[in-house]
Amino acid sequence: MAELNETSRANRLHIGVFGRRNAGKSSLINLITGHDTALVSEFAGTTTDPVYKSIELHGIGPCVLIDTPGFDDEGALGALRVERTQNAMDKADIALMVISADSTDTSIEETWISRFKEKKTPILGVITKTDLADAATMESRMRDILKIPYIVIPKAHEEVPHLIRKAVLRLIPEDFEQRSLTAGLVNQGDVVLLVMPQDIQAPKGRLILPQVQTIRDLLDHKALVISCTTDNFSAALACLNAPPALIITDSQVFPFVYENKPKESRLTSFSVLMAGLKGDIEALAHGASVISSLTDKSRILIAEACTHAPLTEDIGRVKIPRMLKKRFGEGITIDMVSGSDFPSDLSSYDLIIHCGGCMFNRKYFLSRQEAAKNAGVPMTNYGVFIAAFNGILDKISF
Ligand SMILES: Nc1nc2c(ncn2[C@@H]2O[C@H](COP(=O)(O)OP(=O)(O)O)[C@@H](O)[C@H]2O)c(=O)[nH]1
Ligand SMILES: [Mg+2]
Repeated sequence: MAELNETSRANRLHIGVFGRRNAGKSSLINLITGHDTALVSEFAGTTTDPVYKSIELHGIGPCVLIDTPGFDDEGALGALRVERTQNAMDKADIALMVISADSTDTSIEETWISRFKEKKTPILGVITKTDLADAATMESRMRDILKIPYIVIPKAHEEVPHLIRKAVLRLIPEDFEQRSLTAGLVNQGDVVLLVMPQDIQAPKGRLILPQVQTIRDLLDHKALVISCTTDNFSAALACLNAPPALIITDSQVFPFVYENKPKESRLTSFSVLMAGLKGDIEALAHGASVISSLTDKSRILIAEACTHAPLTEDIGRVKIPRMLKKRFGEGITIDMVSGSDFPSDLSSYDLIIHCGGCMFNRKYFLSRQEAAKNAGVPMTNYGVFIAAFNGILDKISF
């Protein structure tokens, strides 16, 4: 799981900049940020990997601009770039579709626009290079053929940031940033007990991101937060004059906490809350129902957002595989991917078990759930899996 200092990027509005090579994507990013963030070059295909740049946009707040290599690249390396661009597409909350005014063919753009529309990603057309051709022709194409809102890059470049901000503001999805980790689970004044084993996986001297975010969210809801390590669970309960309204535990000690908690206290885990923030928790809970039909012939994909070096007793690499092998047999096939790696063909899997996704933005996590659904493969997450595996999923609040 991520440490706080690794990223606070996951909750920002992700604005992806897409278009053909040389359309002026990197130049546009430089105009927005006001400096040479992106590499601009007359050689097509200069941007080889998506570049993520965290910025503050006045009136919008913290954003991530994603500069992409272009979706029309050729050759072997080109195919890889197109794949990375696809990956950026899965993350973008808003897509800027950059098209040069002198472009006469927009067929590739049309394909991409229809993909964005399928994903319900709002699109803004951006017409560049108006010194090379009159913008009017492309403007009518935007209106009548591509059917997307658009802006034309003005000659006065200093106006670009304001123009982009104004247009982006209108496109921000309504529910963006409206979600909260614990809303619906706590009321003002509730006592919430957090069980946070600071085991070998915990970063030295710090708390992991889901714990920090949960504490902040609970404080915002005016809850009274107390926390303990697993060995102090009983001592923490004993010092309270009533059972806590809610207990939030590390998923790894779900069974212990469930067996030892007061029955009045509702129970959930950091990973379950995170999955509710980042994804469709109902679908993840439904995905876990396949566990009962797994066998030693089953094929499981474990996907982890972090790319941290594996530690002993790592949940994704060690603990969950051990649980699966113990119950279903050594023959069960378990593949592991991390970071942005995610198989494009999921069809051979019987179940995908994903981490809570604290490093991913919601759009990206939902894109993965959508990919699993389209392949007909159930998907769940670490916390929900551990609860379901121990037969207590119906006792968990989310
Ligand atoms: N004439 C003209 N050239 C531009 C304009 N914007 C960018 N370029 C040039 O087009 C080339 C490609 O730009 P770049 O931003 O790297 O495109 P990208 O591949 O989409 O990122 C570079 O040589 C830029 O200097 C413009 O408005 N007018
Ligand atoms: Mg570029």
